Amino acid sequence: MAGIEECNVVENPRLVVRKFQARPQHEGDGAVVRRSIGRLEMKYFDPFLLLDEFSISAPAGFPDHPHRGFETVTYMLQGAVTHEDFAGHKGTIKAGDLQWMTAGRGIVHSEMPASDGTQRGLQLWVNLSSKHKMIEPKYQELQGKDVTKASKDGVEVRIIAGEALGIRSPVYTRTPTMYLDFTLKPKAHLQQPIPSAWNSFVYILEGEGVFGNLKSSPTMAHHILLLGPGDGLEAWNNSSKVLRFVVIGGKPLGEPMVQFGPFVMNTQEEIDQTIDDYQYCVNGFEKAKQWRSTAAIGLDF
Ligand code: FJE
Ligand code: FE
Repeated sequence: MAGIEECNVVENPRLVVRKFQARPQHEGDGAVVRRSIGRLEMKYFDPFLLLDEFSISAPAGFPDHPHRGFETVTYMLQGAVTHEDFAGHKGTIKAGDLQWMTAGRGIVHSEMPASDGTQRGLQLWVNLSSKHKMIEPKYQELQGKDVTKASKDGVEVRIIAGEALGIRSPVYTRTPTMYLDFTLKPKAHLQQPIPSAWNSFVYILEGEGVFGNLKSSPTMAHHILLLGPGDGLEAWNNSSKVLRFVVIGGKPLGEPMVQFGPFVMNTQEEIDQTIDDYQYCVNGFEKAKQWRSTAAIGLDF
């Protein structure tokens, strides 16, 4: 008995075209990351450069390092991370909190554990188009209590960016991006529209779920699923435990991309220029001259 509320919001569900397990690897200074996008087999999923599910316990972390040409999105799952940049901007990102940092022409900062125990989170790198790579840096920060939330029929969603269940996040995405954190109770089913021209993927945080096609086999935590063409995602929790995953999508830039660690530009010449700018503390890196984070002072590295 299909009621009028039974309308399908997704007509052409996207199917899973690639599936990877993100195994733990070492990064930064003693940190452990499960990298899905950004590893050799999947260097770039336009506009996404990297997705790390990171785990750090003091004294491990990500001490003073630069960024140019893209955005970093840090979303905490457990514990807290203290960040501090060369312009004096600092703070603590706690579980549930979000930091959307547009590095633009240049940021130098540290990202270190803020408390005892294990700090867990996701860090996503979103590329910027050539006309935005050299903009002034900008932060958008939201506490967990202020992250937009919605729920319906056993589906709960935290809307980091974009829209779900008719509700929009206030976060501005210079590269059009959606970022949704879903929790599905047992038996729950989800239909989530995703603009057809966008690249999109699912990363599973907890439990196991069926994605794309009800007949496909379930996928477990720490796997990434790249989605093929279509106008949205269908997902089912056919297990007896909660299922938590993020859905991330973005409009491809369609530009050449050259990456050298934390510098992402369009050409090798621009990368060479960036290495010079950073070395000589010019063109956005002025404040890097003699700056060290308080986290680094006394460590003497
Ligand atoms: C890094 C350049 C970097 N994954 N997950 C080179 F920018 C980084 C880096 C991070 C990072 C930071 C956080 Cl808080 C979470 C991350 C990479 O800072 F590790 C290398 N090797
Ligand atoms: Fe960083």
